[in-house]
Amino acid sequence: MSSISKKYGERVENFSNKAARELLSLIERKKTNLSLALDVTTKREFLEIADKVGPYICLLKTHIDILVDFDQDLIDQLKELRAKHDFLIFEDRKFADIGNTVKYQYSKGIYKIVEWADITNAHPLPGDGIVSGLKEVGLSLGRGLLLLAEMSSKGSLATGAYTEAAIEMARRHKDFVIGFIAGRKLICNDDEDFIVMSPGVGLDASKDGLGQQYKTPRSVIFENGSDIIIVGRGIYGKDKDVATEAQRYRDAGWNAYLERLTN
Ligand code: S5P
Repeated sequence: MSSISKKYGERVENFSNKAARELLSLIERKKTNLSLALDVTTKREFLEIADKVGPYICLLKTHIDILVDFDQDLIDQLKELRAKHDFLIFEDRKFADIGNTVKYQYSKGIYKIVEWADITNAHPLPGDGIVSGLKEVGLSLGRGLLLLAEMSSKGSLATGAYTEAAIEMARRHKDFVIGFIAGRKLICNDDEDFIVMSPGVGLDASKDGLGQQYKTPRSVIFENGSDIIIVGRGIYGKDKDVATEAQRYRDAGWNAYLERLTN
């Protein structure tokens, strides 16, 4: 049976990677396929929203380098929230350099991403070395990697042969590459499974002023067969009650998945 008609929990056995197995089990038990893209720039806002939205998400997606007052205490508090609310952490670092460089960017510097992020992502652009470099530091810690096979922004060059090459790269590193950033399920074979996460999801807007393009949770999960919706400003935009919006997206994403299972 293709993963498209399987429950999240039934797919755990398709993966050897610890982060992938934990994520699929968590989605099944918490009944949410919502990931929050927490793109705010102060520690206070970051922790406040993470605490309010935590109960409704499977994955908290960070851009750790946009925080103006980043410190180690932020990471300590983030880890506490991870345990309190039962979610995993995805640092959306979009690595894009040669293997030797990304290895250091992943494990050293101020952020030491590999120490606290269950999942991170990379552009396949530089070739297989980028995956090998990240894998050298991440795999033994149980981390997982997503490849950016497509992008949600207008005019993205990640299409066609590039997307196909990203799939081939993932297949060569199945122990560490757990899936893709893409707008749709990319592989429908019965005998291979990758987790697809889709950004560019919104219920109220169709675009922003900077090239972002939005689809609905139903279109992404039910029609396109993706696994996880990534939502940012739709949840914490101006005048929004973050917990109410998070529940709205959680319900939309989960109902679209249930609809997919029964069709
Ligand atoms: O193709 C992409 C890939 C990513 S990871 N398009 C995206 O928008 N993203 C990220 O998803 C982006 O960096 C941002 O953190 C989030 C979308 O945020 P929103 O506020 O537009 O929902």
